[in-house]
Amino acid sequence: MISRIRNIDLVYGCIVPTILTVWGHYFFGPPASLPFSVSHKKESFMSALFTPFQLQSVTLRNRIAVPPMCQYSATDGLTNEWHQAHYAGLARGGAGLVIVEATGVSPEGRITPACTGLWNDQQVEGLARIAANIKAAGAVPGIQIGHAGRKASAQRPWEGDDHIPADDPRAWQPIAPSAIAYGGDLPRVPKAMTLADIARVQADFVAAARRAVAAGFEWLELHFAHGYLAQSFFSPHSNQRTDQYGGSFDNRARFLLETVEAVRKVWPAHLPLTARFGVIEYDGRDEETVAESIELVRQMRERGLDMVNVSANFVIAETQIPWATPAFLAPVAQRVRSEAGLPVASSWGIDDPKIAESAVADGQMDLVMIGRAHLSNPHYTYHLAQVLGAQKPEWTTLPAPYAHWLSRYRGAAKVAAAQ
Ligand code: FNR
Ligand code: 536
Repeated sequence: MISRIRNIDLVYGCIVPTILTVWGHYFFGPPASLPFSVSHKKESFMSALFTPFQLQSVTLRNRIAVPPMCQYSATDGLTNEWHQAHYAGLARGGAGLVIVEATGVSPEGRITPACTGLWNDQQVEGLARIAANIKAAGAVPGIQIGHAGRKASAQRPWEGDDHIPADDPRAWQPIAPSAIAYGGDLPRVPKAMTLADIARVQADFVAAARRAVAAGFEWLELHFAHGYLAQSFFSPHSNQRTDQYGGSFDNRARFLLETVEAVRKVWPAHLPLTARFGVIEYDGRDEETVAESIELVRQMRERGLDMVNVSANFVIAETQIPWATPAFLAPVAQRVRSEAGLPVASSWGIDDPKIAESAVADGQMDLVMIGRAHLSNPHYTYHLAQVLGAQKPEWTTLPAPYAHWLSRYRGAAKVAAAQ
């Protein structure tokens, strides 16, 4: 029975998508040469989003990725049936890449007690099943590993999103480059890391990367964004160290560069190593921050980083983030792409087919990361394929047990596309 299930999974999940990926490439051609105009007739329009993307030896079936999104549903860092269903469902919706949520490299590196972890071998088994299910659905399985730094030891968002009171048995002591609190709802003053703490956390990143390989992930994203530990080393707002890890650009960059270099040694050379990195704080000194960030991305590239997922810093609470502007980071991503000279992914407010298409067709980014729209509709990638007039949208995005019926009865598919 088990082997029969596996064979079915293989046909629906691997062989069919592989054939379709090859077809897709044949029909669509490379995006750089494509004219983009949504007024094209559906038959003649060639979508940049639905062209394959290759990085190292890995090929994504399209340019759409589901970014890491914490589920706050684990126990002791272990995944469970929620995670299995969640990630399999997302992958079956058609994205080229599905990245598993921010996964702690150590217990103290989790954002909340309910975050996933990769600090012990028991945690590999559940994640291996998740990676296999993502792959069986035709997507590439990725995982983000990180350390939450001074933002660690928090409650789940729907339980307050604030620091757990220090005297609560579920709480732990957050660590950071300097003993400076984030503030607001995260008021705990972290312990300033010793040099031994820094070396230990870097070793934890390396050990987690090894376990990610063992679990079968084919895409690794280091969490260097959103005010968590790595981002807080680079930002002068949160790093006021006076040793070799603070002060000058080179010193603030050191933790990140050493971590990339150490992880690259254990993460296979043929698989993509990426980092999600906040390049802009929206704090009024953005030109300086973006220029410094681009220089750091260049240096990470020299140490073996294959791609950067451009995001925002979120190191301080008092910022002017243009939340209401759709795809507000896209122009910043484009600048990083052209100035740092490596492929770029990005996200934030890319939940409209035209915007998603033009982000790739206009060269702002190589991959679009679409988060909340996939929570709303796990088949959102199929929706994009329909709206953008991709050839055989069902068969290029959905598993055969769905694609067959939706492609046969076009009326139903059209209703879905119009929604
Ligand atoms: C996130 N985001 C996020 N980012 C990250 O780097 N690691 C993570 O684990 C998480 N977790 C997370 C959970 C939830 C529930 C949400 C909604 C978001 C940010 C996410 O990856 C994405 O960048 C944002 O949601 C913006 O993209 P959209 O949703 O506008 O497409
Ligand atoms: C997005 N988030 C990012 C998370 C987890 C929670 C939400 C992460 O990177 N692990 C976000 C960050 C800051 C402000 C709003 C939204």
